Amino acid sequence: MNVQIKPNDLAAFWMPFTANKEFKANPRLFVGAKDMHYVTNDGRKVLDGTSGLWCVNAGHCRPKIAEAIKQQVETLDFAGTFQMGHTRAFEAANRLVDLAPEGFNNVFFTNSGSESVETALKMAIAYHRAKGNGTKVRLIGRERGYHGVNFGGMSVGGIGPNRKMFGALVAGVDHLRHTHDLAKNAFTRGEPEHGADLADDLERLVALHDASTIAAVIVEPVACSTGVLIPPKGYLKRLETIAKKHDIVLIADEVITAFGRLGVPFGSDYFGFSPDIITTAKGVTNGTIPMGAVFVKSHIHDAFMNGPEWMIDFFHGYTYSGHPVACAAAIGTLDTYAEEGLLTRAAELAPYWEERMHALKELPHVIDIRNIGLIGAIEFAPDPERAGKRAYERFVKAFEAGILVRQTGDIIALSPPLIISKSEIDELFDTFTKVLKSTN
Ligand code: PXG
Repeated sequence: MNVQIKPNDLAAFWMPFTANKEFKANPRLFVGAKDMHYVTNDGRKVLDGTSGLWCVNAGHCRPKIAEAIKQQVETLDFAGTFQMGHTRAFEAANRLVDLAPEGFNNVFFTNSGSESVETALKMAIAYHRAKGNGTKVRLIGRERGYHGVNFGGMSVGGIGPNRKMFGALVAGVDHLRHTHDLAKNAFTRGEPEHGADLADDLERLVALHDASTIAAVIVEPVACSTGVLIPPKGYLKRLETIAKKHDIVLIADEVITAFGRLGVPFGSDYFGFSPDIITTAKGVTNGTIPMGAVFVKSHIHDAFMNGPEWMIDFFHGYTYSGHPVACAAAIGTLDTYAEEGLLTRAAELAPYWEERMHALKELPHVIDIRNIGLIGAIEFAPDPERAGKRAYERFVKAFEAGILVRQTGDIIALSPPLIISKSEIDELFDTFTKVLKSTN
């Protein structure tokens, strides 16, 4: 037994999606957080420009949420939800359904975005089977999409490095082309003008595979992890129309866009399209306790309810589906969002945010700036011999200068907590401008 655990020894934790060797040589560590700020182990305050990892929408260590968690863990720490129940899970589900777009009357609980995606993909295939369409099994994703790291989500995902280490992936998957087109859409404010026709790629895949073999198509309304690809005007609605025409389940992966990021509760509300399933996680508990929620329209849910009364209807679920503490955190989170008007706050801030984003245009190496709601991305011309390094250096320098931004490839993404003030937006951009000016 290793009893000599040294608090400052960084070796044991194999960190996810991290350059472990580099990090452990030059660690960046937090020990606290409050509202808009993190506190580092050397006592510096860092302005959170990323809501943690796109999850802390109401800001850090919010009292209502902390209290709800504390009370719950002291009252009912765990109860399962397989053939048993506890009241918090039903309460949380009802609260979530009340917030969801029209037609979503059921929620299935998971513990992460990745699990929400697996759940949705399995639901789509099983739905068709329940309707007597057992040949509809193929899954369609999109290039540059991110749907988490489990096998289904990785397979429908479209980010090369996330896939290449992991063998042949799930069979029967194909991809739409992505919508990123800098030649036509660079420096667009909000939704790009060009590219709605890329939704017709679904027709191309239907022609190739036949609709009778396709179960579902999954897309992020805004593809954030790959560097914030905003859907061209009309694209999502067009995708919906084609999916409906061919009886293909449309899954909107709203792990990031749900819970106010775009100034309305859900991304589907923002873009005026109506998927069949919506996957969420992150903001559902403000990042405090791991949780995901899959929202389902009635026609999907009801198709599972045709068996004998005593028979399990969906052979799927997690030990911690609807965990009491996660449910309490979700309820505390929804209360905080409601009391502070946070699910619509991004709409008020978006014009100011947009101005400050696009003022970075003339800075060195910037080849695109995009924004929507309280999301922004700055794309840099890649250094030909060091792909990704340019943005990585700017991320490290920004951290040293007191702001947290997020790097992916040669793109920096921003997504601050929805409680950010205008003066904090100024601080974020003033600091980032200095970083960009002082970095080669
Ligand atoms: N779908 C989408 C759309 C996501 O953005 C997942 C699924 C997976 O969620 P989990 O909870 O399993 O990680 C995500 C997660 C980043 C970043 O910096 C994005 C995510 C996670 C970590 C970092 O872009 N998105």
